[in-house]
Amino acid sequence: MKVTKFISIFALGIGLVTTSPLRPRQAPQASIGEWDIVGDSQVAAMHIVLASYKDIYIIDKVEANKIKQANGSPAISAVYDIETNQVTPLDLTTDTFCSAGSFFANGTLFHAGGAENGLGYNPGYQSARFITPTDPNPDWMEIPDGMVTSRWYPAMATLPNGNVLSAGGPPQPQPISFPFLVDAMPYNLYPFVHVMPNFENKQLLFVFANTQGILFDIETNTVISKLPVLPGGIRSYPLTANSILLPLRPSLNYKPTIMICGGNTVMEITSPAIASCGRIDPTDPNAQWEMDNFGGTGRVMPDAVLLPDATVLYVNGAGTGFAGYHSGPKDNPLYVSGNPTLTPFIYDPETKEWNTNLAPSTVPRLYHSVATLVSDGRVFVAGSNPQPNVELGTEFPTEYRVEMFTPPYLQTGLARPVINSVAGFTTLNTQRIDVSYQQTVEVQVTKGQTDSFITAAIIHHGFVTHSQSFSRKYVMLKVISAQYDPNNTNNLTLNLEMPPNPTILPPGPSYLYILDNGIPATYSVALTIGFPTT
Ligand SMILES: *[C@@H]1O[C@H](CO)[C@@H](O)[C@H](O)[C@H]1NC(C)=O
Ligand SMILES: *[C@@H]1O[C@H](CO)[C@@H](O)[C@H](O)[C@H]1NC(C)=O
Ligand SMILES: *[C@@H]1O[C@H](CO)[C@@H](O)[C@H](O)[C@H]1NC(C)=O
Ligand SMILES: [Cu+2]
Repeated sequence: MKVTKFISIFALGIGLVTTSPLRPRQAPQASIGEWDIVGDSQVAAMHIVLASYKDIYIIDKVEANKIKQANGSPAISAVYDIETNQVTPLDLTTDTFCSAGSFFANGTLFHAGGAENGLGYNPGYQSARFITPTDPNPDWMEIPDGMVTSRWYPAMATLPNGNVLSAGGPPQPQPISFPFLVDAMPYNLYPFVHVMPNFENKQLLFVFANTQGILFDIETNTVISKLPVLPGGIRSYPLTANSILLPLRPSLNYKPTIMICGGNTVMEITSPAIASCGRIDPTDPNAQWEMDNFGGTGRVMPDAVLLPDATVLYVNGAGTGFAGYHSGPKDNPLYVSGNPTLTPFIYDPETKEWNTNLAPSTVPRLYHSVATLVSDGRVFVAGSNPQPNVELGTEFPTEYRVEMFTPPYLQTGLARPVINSVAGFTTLNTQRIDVSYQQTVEVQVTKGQTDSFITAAIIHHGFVTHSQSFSRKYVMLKVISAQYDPNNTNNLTLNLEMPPNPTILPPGPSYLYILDNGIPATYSVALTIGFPTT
């Protein structure tokens, strides 16, 4: 077996050097992060997806954004280049309002659903849209009646078999009835859906709406277990909480932990957001919620970002109210959420501790805000639009300012590692490198520090909207060996084992992160994970 072979090399690698790069060391932790307003999104960022190491696709709803698409209508989708902060419009013909997306295994992004017509756009309820970031000039291909049913506020997930599941968001007619979401009414929109790791090749989902979740087998269409009620209030849209699958670790045999934070108790403007989180392993037959105080601050509509060092950044959201547009006239609006939560928190799933001592943003980000990790380890934060149509110069306007948050791990002053090659390829990120489940992949790195501690992870970034990131997964990688180049002890050859199967990491586009003492490499590397072709 391949793996056994590399384990024997591991022993050699360690023998060559006196200080092992796999020995942990504490990184300095005095920094508090930094916010920079870096650009103008031109198109309001209701939905975003990381499309490459430098490009972010923005998708909005039909409204009079700042730039126009080719046919002269206001653009409702665009590419944001994080290197130049330039925005290029993309072409659409149907309304994308409160829709969803996820990647197919072949790297094409699937996006579907939406709402009514306007400004030259057709209704988008039943529209299926496709874009392939590796095309020479990527743009949308639309099939206006491509969906069997209408979808508005659906959730999506890339399944282990590479298909994309769309669930919830009042479908008409019902393709496959799902009594769980009927029971969860009226808080069943944008349900939380996460694919659960297993070693039996099952397509198991955790699905949560309102106050309760289930473990569901999609192939047999059966509810395997109904989990206990999560106490504290309602967690689904419009009392929007955040639900994530915490980083999966080989050392814990990829045991899944779901963490749901925030939300509200009632749909009232002055109601304080929930200051609690629940953690649970839905696959545990005796699953119980373990409660946490969300760092001591209530938030509704929080966004969570899984950082390369396996911690979780919470940004955006409000201290009171719920998701939705303002009521009342536009010159005297009554916002349904307020008290923007400007201070980011970082949660460490291992120690269960919160770092709340971070620099606050200056930009309120309420309904229709987004955030994603980018390839260089910073966090792209955009959106906020509690307005039915573009509205500027008001308290909570259509927000076009783009921020980058620099996490504390980039403020230590210590050098960052550099990835020089992956699986023999030295040209990185201009194409995606194909790898397979369980494959041992050789990675050459110039390390950052004298006293190194190398870790590695692979992240599928997912599709971000409404405080969710559909299909996102963070999987820590087994470092099988780390060997210094005898001619230059700053250069290392790593052997990394890719995740075991597609229930653990969805097939398709992912990014490889290498860290030295918790400090990520200058860039992550774009991979495509799939099955061996032999
Ligand atoms: C990927 O698969 C989807 C769904 O079958 C298809 O529509 C799309 O054209 C494929 N993309 C590529 C690049 O082959
Ligand atoms: C180290 O340097 C020697 C002498 O120049 C060379 O023969 C050898 O290939 C080098 N080793 C590596 C791993 O680059
Ligand atoms: C270390 O790796 C970098 C990138 O591959 C390479 O340019 C450099 O020559 C290497 N150093 C040595 C001494 O081999
Ligand atoms: Cu919405």
